[in-house]
Amino acid sequence: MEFENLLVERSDGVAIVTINRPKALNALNAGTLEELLSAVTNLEKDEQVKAIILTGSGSKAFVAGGDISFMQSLQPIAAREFAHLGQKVFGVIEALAKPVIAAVNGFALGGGCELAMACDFRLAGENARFGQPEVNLGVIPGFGGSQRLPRLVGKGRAKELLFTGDLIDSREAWRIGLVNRVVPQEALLATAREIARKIADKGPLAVRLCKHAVNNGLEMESEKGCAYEAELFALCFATEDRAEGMRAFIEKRPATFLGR
Ligand code: CO8
Repeated sequence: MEFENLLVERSDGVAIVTINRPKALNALNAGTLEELLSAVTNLEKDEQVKAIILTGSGSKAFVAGGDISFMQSLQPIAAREFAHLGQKVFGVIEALAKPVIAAVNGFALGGGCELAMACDFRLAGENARFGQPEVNLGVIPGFGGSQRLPRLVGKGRAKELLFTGDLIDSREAWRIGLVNRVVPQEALLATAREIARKIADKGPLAVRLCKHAVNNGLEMESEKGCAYEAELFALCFATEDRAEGMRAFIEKRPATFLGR
């Protein structure tokens, strides 16, 4: 996969997608969003890839937001289209049949924070900074931030970040539940890879169904979510991976999952 603004590498079941516009601190323009969509949909189809890591190039930024130079001249109709494009791409990432881990290596602002929030979970380097500073520009988040942030950290904390535009460091992001772990900057990718590798060894169908159960179940009332979980649980029993997983346990050996 060759892209202008992305790097994609694959090894040992794990793909790393790097947003690569370091001169603009990896800001997202329409072209980069289209490339991201193409990259993740290709990786979803690639049977060798079991987990995806998303990060930014350089040591300064994950993604410093939507590209302000690109947005500056947008009229309302084009702005809505841009918001819809970002929301579509982030929706695809959120619903992707494979886990996506954000390795936040620096600024994750505006659209960058929104991108990280569309991933399944986030790891942060010590120098990462998060924020939704759109109000400083006279706008609001357009790539789902007003919806995903309160779902992740609660309404009050989200509103404070959204209304003030304040940036928070990685420790504070960890404290409020925006990131799962803070690791030394130099260990960030290795840690993300280690977690992705661990997931890659599990039954891919089970991981996929876990993701469905959490993502879709959380949109339902608890009782319906549990009923949905039971259906997905039953579905696992139609897979070879389930038979292999349980057989391997009984035979006291590691399971070899084939994803079927
Ligand atoms: N867009 C375009 N270029 C950017 C962006 C950006 N978001 N962020 C940084 N850059 C560029 C700078 O213009 C600069 O370029 P140049 O060297 O050509 O002047 C280069 O990256 C380096 O940036 P700085 O010199 O500013 O670096 P500093 O270390 O001084 O500051 C900051 C780093 C704090 C990250 C600073 O660059 C900054 O505040 N950036 C903007 C952050 C921001 O406001 N992000 C939110 C943007 S709005 C948004 O994301 C909404 C998305 C959804 C919209 C959908 C509806 C249409």
